[in-house]
Parts: sequence; structure tokens; C-alpha cells
Amino acid sequence: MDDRSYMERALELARRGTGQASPNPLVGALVVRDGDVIAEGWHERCGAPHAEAMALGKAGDRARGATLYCTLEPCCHNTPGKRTPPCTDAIIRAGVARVVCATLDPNPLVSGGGVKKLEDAGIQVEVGVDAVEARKLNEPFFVWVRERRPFVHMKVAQTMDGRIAAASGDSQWVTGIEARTEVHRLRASCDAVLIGSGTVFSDDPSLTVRHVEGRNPIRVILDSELRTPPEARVVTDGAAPTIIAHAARDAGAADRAAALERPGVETVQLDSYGGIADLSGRDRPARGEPAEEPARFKRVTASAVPAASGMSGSGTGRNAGFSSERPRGAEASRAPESPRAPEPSRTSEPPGEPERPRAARPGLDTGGRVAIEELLDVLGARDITSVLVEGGATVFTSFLAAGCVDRLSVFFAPKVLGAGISAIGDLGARAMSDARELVYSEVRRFGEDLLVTGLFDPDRIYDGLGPVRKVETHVYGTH
Ligand code: AOF
Ligand code: ZN
Repeated sequence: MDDRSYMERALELARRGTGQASPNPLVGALVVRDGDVIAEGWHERCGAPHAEAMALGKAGDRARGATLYCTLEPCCHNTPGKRTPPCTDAIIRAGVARVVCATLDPNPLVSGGGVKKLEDAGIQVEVGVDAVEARKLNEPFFVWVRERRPFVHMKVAQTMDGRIAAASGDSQWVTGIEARTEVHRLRASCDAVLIGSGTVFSDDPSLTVRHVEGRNPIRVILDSELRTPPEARVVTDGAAPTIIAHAARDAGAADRAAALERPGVETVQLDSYGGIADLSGRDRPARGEPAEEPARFKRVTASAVPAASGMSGSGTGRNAGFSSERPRGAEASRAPESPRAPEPSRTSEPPGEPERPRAARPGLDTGGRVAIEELLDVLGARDITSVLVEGGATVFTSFLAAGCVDRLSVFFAPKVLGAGISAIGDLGARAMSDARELVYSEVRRFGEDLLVTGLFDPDRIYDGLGPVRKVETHVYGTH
């Protein structure tokens, strides 16, 4: 067996920690001597021994002179809050002769320091074997450990003509059982799953993992106006913690929050976009949305704030709104108390057109919409490293407009509706050159349905980490 084959085995072992290791990465390790695998290890769960420590512990004296394969650079620090001792010390103590790791650890407390410590101790170190696969395994960790905000994976299930629901609002089911099972697998591997309150109203989902084995993710409801009904499943079923993120500051907001809160259900008040919610469409459905919602619940208010109103891409150039630099300050600043000023950089007007003045209506202070960036900061601070965004159209559009999507996965069902609710609203693009491109795209088939998935900003994960720069030539779907 060659280095790559051993590393593939180590990657396989790493996957055993799926759903348990977070916020730590998935890591696997092998001790190999004279071509024999002496011991295997993996990071079972956060707080448990690291993969290297587990493998070396099993190998004992037999690790002397051996090669250690690990899917991540061994850790080398012992800062306050660290749960286990540094792996580099254990490796040096065990007398390992050679260490092969797939990729450097993006954790700023390690990031090359582990390699240096081993080399300084006279150990031969190689980095970069199966690097792309190793990073792909830990996409959330690579983003979270450096930016302290979760990796955002947006999942859309749509018809060939881009509809996520029929004109009546009916969305069960767009895709077949195989695709839906894959979504449950995604849920089980993510720390949190997020939907908008509109989806709570129309589908009342539980967002649990049922088609595969795995633990339920935390549920996050994006509910700017705090209108989630206390009878909703995500509030009552106790299947997983639920966070209801809102920006409501009206007189009844505290009472509505109190009616929702209970053990495992928390409301979190966040900044809004600071702008006045576009209330002009409050009494009529947004274009492309059903005139009447087939809701399980009656809405507390007349209708929702229209999809993505005032939240379209603020820039005019390619990938506007997708920049890795997220301007904070002005865009995400705390909403001033009334009267609130319109937010000039967040407008759905096509570039060049003057902004229409909007007036706040007394008594309809919704606090604007939740600032997605701030929500992600809050979730990241709670060690949530990944969020699966499951809908609906307003949420999809808001996340894309805010430039807050890392991976987009679209399941295409081979069917056509014509009328219906489209997945994604106006993002400000006017020319084909304004379209946002996905890279490293991959196509997979689930039953009758096709999945296309790709990343908006792969550099966050696959680049800029020392010697490993092989990603450019990699084509997904070929392995
Ligand atoms: C490794 N092997 O299996 C893992 C590593 O709090 P601790 O002690 O669990 O350390 C967490 C950090 O260690 C984590 O942020 C990451 O940098 C690294 N994870 N390193 O050598 C492992 N899970
Ligand atoms: Zn370690």
C-alpha cells in the first residue's frame, strides 16, 4: 500500500466521528510499520482523545520507528480551554519516525506549528497527501475555526423549472425518497438546520433525522417579526433545541417571546438591517407567492413581509453580495430606535435608479429583517460550525443577497410545474455576467433526481494554507 491508500483508510476512520466531533474536526489516524497497519484511531467526539492519541495508545511500544498517517496536522498547543494534551508531544514520546498528514490544521493556534514541532524533534514530516478530500471532509471546521461563523450549506429541492412549491403552496414532495434521504444525511452531519417562519407556517416541519441513523441538529427559525406559533412542532416536540431568531421590537414582542420560550426553545433578538421593512406589500402576497397560504396555522399578522424586499444584492458587479469581505458596520449596525432611516446600501432598485422613499407605518414596527451576518456570528459563538439552510424562498434569497452561502446544493426533480413558487428571488443581477458562479461543482444522482452542488468561495477552505495548492486541478465526481 502507498501513502495515498493509507490516507484513504485514515479518512474513512475520520468519518466515524460524523455528528459527534463538532466543533472539533473529523480526524483519522493510522500507525503503520513495515507495511502493516498496527493501530487505527479517530476522533470520536469533542472532548475525547484525538485520533493520533487513540492510535498511538493502541500501538504502544510498537509505534517506535513507525509511520503515523493523520488526516490533519497534529495539534501542538495547550492553551486554556483545550480539552486534550497536544498530539505532537505524544508522537515525539512514542518515537514515531515519520508523519504523513493530509493537510495543515487551519486552527490559527496550530497551522504549521505542529509540523514545525515534529520536524524540530527530528521527525520526517510530509503534508498534502489527499489534501482535497481531507478538507472536503471538514469544510465547516475550516470556515468556523478561522472566522467563528458557521459554514452555510443551502439546500434547494426544485422542479426542472425552478419551483420549490406549486401555486397552492403544496411542496410534498418535490423530490423522491432517495434525494430526501440524502437531505436527512445532510441534517445528521450539520450542527444546525435553518428555515424561515414562512416554512413553519406552510409545512410545520420537525426538521429531525428520520430516514437515516443520526442525531437531530439544532433547529434555527429565522422569524424577523417573531410570529412563530407556539403550537409549531419545532416549538413543542422537544426533539432538538430550537433557536428562534428575530428582530421584532414592537410592543407585543416580549409577550410573543415569552409564549414561545420553554426548556430547549429560545428566542434571540438580533440586529435588523436597520432599514424600514418594506411594508408596502404587507397586505398583498409577494409576486410568485400563493395568494392564500395553505397554512396549518393562521398567521398572526395579515401577511409576511414580501420575499427579500429591500434585501437584493447591493452591488452591481459580478458576485456582488458574495464578497468574502462582509462589510459590517453600516450594513449590520444595530437598528436605531424609531424613526429609522432607510438603509441606502440595501435596495432592490436596479442600479442607477433613485431609491423610492419608504415610510414607516406607526404600529407596524417589525424591526426590519434579521441581519444574517449577525445571526451567523451568534451561532458561531455557540460552537455551531455548520448550518443547513432548507428554505423557503425568502430565506434562500436573503442568504444569497447577504453573500452568506458557502455551498449551494440544488436537487432537480425531473418534473415541470409552470406556475409555482420560485426558489430564489431577485438578487440584483441584470446581465448574465452578473450571475454568481459556483466552483468545484459536482453532479450526483439520487433516484430520478439530480443533485448539483458547488461552492461560492472555495478559497476559504481549499487555499491559502501553506504548501497545499493542488485544488485547482481537482475535478469533483471523478473519485
Ligand atoms: C488533532 N487530532 O483528532 C483533532 C484535532 O480541545 P481539543 O484538545 O480537543 O483540541 C481541539 C483542537 O485540536 C481543534 O480546534 C483542532 O485544531 C485540533 N483538532 N487535532 O491533532 C484530532 N480533533
Ligand atoms: Zn491533537
